[in-house]
Amino acid sequence: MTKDLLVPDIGDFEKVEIVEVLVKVGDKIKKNESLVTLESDKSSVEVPSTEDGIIESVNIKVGDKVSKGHLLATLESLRSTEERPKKILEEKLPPDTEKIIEEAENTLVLKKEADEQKTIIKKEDSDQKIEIVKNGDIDPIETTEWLESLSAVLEKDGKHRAQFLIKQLIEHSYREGSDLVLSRNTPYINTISPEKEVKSPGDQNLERKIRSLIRWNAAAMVVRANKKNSELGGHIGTFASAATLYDVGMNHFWRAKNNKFGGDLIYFQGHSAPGIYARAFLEGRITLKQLDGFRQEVNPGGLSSYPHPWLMPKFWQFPTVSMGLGPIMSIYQARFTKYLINRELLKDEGRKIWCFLGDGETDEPESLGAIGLAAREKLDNLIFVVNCNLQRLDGPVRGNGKIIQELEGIFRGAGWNVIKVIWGSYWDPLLTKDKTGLLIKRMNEAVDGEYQAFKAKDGAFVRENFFGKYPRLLDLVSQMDDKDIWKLNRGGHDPHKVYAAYHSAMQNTGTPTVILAKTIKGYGMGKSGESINTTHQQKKLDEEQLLYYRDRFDVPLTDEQVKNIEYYKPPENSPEIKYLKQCRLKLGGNLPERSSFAKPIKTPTEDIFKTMKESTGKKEMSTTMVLVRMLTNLLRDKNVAPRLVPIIPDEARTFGMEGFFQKIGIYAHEGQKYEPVDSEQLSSYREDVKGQVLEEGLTEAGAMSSWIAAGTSYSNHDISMIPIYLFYSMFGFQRIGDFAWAAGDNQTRGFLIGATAGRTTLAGEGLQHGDGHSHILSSVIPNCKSYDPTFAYELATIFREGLRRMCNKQENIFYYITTMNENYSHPEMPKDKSVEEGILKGMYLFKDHNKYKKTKIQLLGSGTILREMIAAAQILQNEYKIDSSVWSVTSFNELRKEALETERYNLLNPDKKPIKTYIEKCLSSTEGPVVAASDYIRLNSDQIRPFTTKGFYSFGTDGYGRSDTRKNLRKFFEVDKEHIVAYSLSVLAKEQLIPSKYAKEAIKKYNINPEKPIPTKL
Ligand SMILES: Cc1ncc(C[n+]2csc(CCOP(=O)(O)OP(=O)(O)O)c2C)c(N)n1
Ligand SMILES: [Mg+2]
Repeated sequence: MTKDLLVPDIGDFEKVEIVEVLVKVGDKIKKNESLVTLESDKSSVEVPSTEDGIIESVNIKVGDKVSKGHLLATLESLRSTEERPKKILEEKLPPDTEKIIEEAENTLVLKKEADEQKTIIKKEDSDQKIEIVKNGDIDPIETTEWLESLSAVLEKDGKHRAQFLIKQLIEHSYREGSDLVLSRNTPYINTISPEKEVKSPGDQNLERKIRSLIRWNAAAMVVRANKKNSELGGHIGTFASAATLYDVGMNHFWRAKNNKFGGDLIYFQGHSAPGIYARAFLEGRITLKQLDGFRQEVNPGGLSSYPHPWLMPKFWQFPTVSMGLGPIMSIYQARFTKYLINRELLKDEGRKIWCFLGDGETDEPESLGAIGLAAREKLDNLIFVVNCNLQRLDGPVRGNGKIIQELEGIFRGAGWNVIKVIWGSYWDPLLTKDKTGLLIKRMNEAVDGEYQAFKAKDGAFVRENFFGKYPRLLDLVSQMDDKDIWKLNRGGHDPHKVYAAYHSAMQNTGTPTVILAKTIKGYGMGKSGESINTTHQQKKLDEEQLLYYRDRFDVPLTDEQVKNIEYYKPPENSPEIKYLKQCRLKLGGNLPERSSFAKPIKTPTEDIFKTMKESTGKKEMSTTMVLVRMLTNLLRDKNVAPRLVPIIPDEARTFGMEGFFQKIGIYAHEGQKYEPVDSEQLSSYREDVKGQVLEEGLTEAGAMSSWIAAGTSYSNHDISMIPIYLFYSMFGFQRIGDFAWAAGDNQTRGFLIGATAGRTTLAGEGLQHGDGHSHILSSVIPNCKSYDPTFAYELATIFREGLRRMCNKQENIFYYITTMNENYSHPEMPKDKSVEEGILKGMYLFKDHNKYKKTKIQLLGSGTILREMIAAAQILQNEYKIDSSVWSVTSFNELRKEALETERYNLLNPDKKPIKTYIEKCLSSTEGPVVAASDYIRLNSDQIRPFTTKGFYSFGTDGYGRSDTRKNLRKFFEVDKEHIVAYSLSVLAKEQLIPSKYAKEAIKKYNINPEKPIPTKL
């Protein structure tokens, strides 16, 4: 059967040009394969076939303008007859049927769970129930009746039924007019009750010994470094509080990467690095010499202050020390892992992402800013562990409140599974014994400032100030001496409680989990630093303090050895080392460890970029659009296509990328549960579980975290991906500078695209949008290469080289490329071989004017301002008989980097013949001074000023941006062709090459007001 293939609904566009015809008569084509590419002045989009079949006729050609309904081609349909009834059946299924089936299935699950509960829940001893004290309860008998009813339901029908009834009650009360907010908090006790705790299979004695040695060696390492030089040092208090949290994970839960398993990913809290090194020392992965090189990294073999993959590339996986970055990066890591799994690029092995953070760290907006996404995306592969030692650097995190309760409310509200690990096992008998509910009441009442003080003092203080508030509580502990009271431990220091919490977190499905573990900052440091406000920076321990520390943890060192601050490592065949190694062996190897077994991606052939290197003739387009066209072409390269990860924070339409929605889909872990409002259109909003685009919504921090996750996938998942994150250039480095720095540290590979870039190209948007400095910000990141291309062939050359270096050669660099939204025509790539080299090195001769051979000037232009230079050169020649060389500078940053390196080499080798910098190679044999300008602040072009002996004058867009037309903006910032002409004449006059009157006349002619203040003051 012959079928017509028509132009579908393409939105508001009419008469759109066909720029590519991708099929010919006789081609066998599958449904959804592309027929043609259409291009409006804003975006390009491919039109897919609606059927499988063989092309019978092609009814259009390149250059034709088409609208909705236009016949593109006809095809002989190959749709099999068997398929049809099935499709009809699918379509006929009433939309609600599926929902009804799902609900019925859910009911079955609930019923099944309830049944299971019936068998699990034991009959509780009735006298174990908590009695409510009268305080605040106007009718305790009624309360008891309600509670008893609930207990009966729990016992008979299980927790789901109980929860259902509670939900009904709440909803009912709202319907009846109650608008009181019901608490998102549970009481200040452990989430997992003692009888529900899964017991650790570990040897607690040995584990305690090992932990003590790790504690000791970590502290010794810091103190020794500080003793060597007080500039060195580190932190003891953070790890001291977190040791158990790490040890339980290391001994029982965290599986390493090996040839059978991808490995869990652990984001260690930055300041706990000493403890991680100390464990690696016992494991034999770090030598004593290396421990002594803590924070002395200049010579090889030293250890980084904090987790820095750049400095320890075989050890650390995630840079976390800048507070807040670790948590959000781990969320997007967990999301990206699911993305890879859903796209069938990665096996689902049940790997987990664990992120450790400080309670103070949760103040950072980045820490909690994406927890909603984690719940929404059902990231049950993610486990946060918040080490709630109640302190940050200066003092308590919430002296007047309770950080654990606050975080519980926030995380529960966001939809997380919250596990509180507040009290250690020593409290269990007390909680059981207390039949009044008074102990929990007191626990709820005390604020963190008090809890901190309790642990800075002693047992007598706790008796008096905690239990002493209520005589009945004093009675409760009357049999305990002060030492016993002091022993009442916190959950985060109790390996049993921590094990139970981790175990429960591992079983949880459907939501991310946060473990809120209460600990003591500087645990074990005694008077020198336990739970006191100065704990964080404590890096010195005197002899007495060290002896105390040794005794507290029973470290088998003599007094003399303690005085010498010796490390302690038991022999290889000792039970401790054997146990430690065995645990890791069982869990598949060592952690942390960074490696990559990713295969390189073949660089796409030149053909993919061919059209970018041809002239666009009269057709005008922006470099943003060129980029989108190039990405569309890349999606046809079988090696590159599946690896591209376009990341867009709600700006796809701004950049003309909406064509990607249909073509590769937007990633959505639940697919698309609704029919999009624009479903009839070609660029309809298509969400898909296998979608390739990461549409992040409005979060630059989130988008950047996705970009980092994808750009380090070569190491964390052993598969190279090519993330391309497009943003308004102003909302790039300025907004997410610290992430970009961490990305460099993390050896991220990928493209950052500062779209609609420049201070004068994004004409109407004004001060907050007009970017004049992103290239300066990007220039400070050592492994970031930034480019500001003007023409399509420049962009194509840079992009292909980026793919070659990052994906094929696997270099640890990333690219920042600015693209504009100004439409203009693009010339053909010059044939001269040196052009490609020049584009990549940062400059090449674009045009040489040599007509008059008298006076010459060198015009260096970058990005959109190159076009003003080209026009200015023409005016200088035509109206002033001045010759010029016009240089396209694709990267002042790259030029400077090369020049710095060359200059340094020359200075360090004074006896050798100096090597010329690339800038000199370009300019030294030319005539005349240099005028350089870009759409960025003068500092951009000033970067190369020291590397030429010529007179050098830079122009740029210093000052606050504002909204107006491009023409007016360029005039305002003095980078339009008229200013370039006038300034060039002035420069030539200053250099005594022409009389000053020409400059003066030009200033007048172009209405330039010499009295106008510099734009930085306006
Ligand atoms: C972005 C950022 N700001 C400031 C710091 C300095 N700093 C390091 S640790 C710290 C306090 C951390 O407290 P918390 O998160 O509670 O960690 P703890 O050491 O108590 O486990 C601060 C302010 C930092 N590392 N990163
Ligand atoms: Mg803290």
